[in-house]
Amino acid sequence: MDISKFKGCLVGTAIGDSLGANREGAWYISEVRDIGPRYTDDTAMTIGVVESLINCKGFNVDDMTARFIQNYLHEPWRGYGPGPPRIFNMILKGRRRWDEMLDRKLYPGGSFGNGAAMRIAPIGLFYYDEPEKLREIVYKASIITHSHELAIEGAFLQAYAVSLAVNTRKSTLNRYDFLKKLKNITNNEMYFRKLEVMERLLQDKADKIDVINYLGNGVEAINSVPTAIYSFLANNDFEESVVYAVSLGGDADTIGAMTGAIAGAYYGIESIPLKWIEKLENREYIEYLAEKLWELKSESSTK
Ligand code: RVK
Ligand code: MG
Ligand code: MG
Repeated sequence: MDISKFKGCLVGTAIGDSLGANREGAWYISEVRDIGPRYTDDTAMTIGVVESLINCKGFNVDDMTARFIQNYLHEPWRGYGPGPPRIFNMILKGRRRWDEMLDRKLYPGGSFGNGAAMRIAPIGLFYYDEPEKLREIVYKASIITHSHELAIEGAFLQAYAVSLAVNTRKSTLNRYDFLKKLKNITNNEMYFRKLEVMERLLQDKADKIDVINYLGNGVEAINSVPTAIYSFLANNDFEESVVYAVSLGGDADTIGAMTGAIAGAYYGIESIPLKWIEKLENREYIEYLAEKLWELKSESSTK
């Protein structure tokens, strides 16, 4: 297990997010190659997930919830989706708990937004060698704010894609194999169908309009997780993957962040352009967290 992949994944998340930050909501296709000065809630919540894993030496849902709330109160201006802050306030004011599926008070059947998937990468890293455990932990980490099946399955597929990327040695990626593994593990028909469409889009070297039409670029997990996985698979290095993801517009910071997580976990930190790393907000802390997570994983693997 390679420390460069852990760093690449977390730094990659923050860079994809910062690259897409100014394009969130854009409805036209256009390339950006300069990252913005700030990352958004996607990275802020990803940081919360890593901090909690490190602090508890593994997953602890009470600690993770507390950290989400603490980080939100510290930086409420990061651009959170409408649901999570309201859930945090419900917990703060009403002494309610994460396991009440509070998102169901806001959305019928719970939130199917991509807010669980956008923050899940560190869990894909930490449980990269335990797919069954990965599913269970993703479920618990998601329902704090997202309990709709499509949000949870999206988070799981994103985490699983990160774990596959960690497990795949650079230059040995077989794109159709990667898709096959995702198809084999999902138990949701809608995601399965999108994964099948992705195979065809890859074969046809589809243009971006078709990618947006078939996979989506929206804030819903089903319309952004497959797009992020596709952005990774349809390109040949880190830079092109995230530039491609963000160019699709829509929920650009989040699709950028999720693509950056997978691409960073596959290509490693040294493949991320220095011009971006140097400009990244809070870069030292993000790298420090990646190192600590890697150390913790190495210790627990050798026990
Ligand atoms: C601002 C109908 C539903 C729904 C349901 C829609 C940040 C709503 C990040 C809602 C990400 C949106 C993003 C987001 C992450 C969800 N019925 N509509 N059952 N469930 N929606 O509030 O954390 O950017 O339109 O849970 O998933 O960069 O507004 O937030 O782009 O999905 O927010 O769902 O958002 P939320 P989130
Ligand atoms: Mg955001
Ligand atoms: Mg977003």
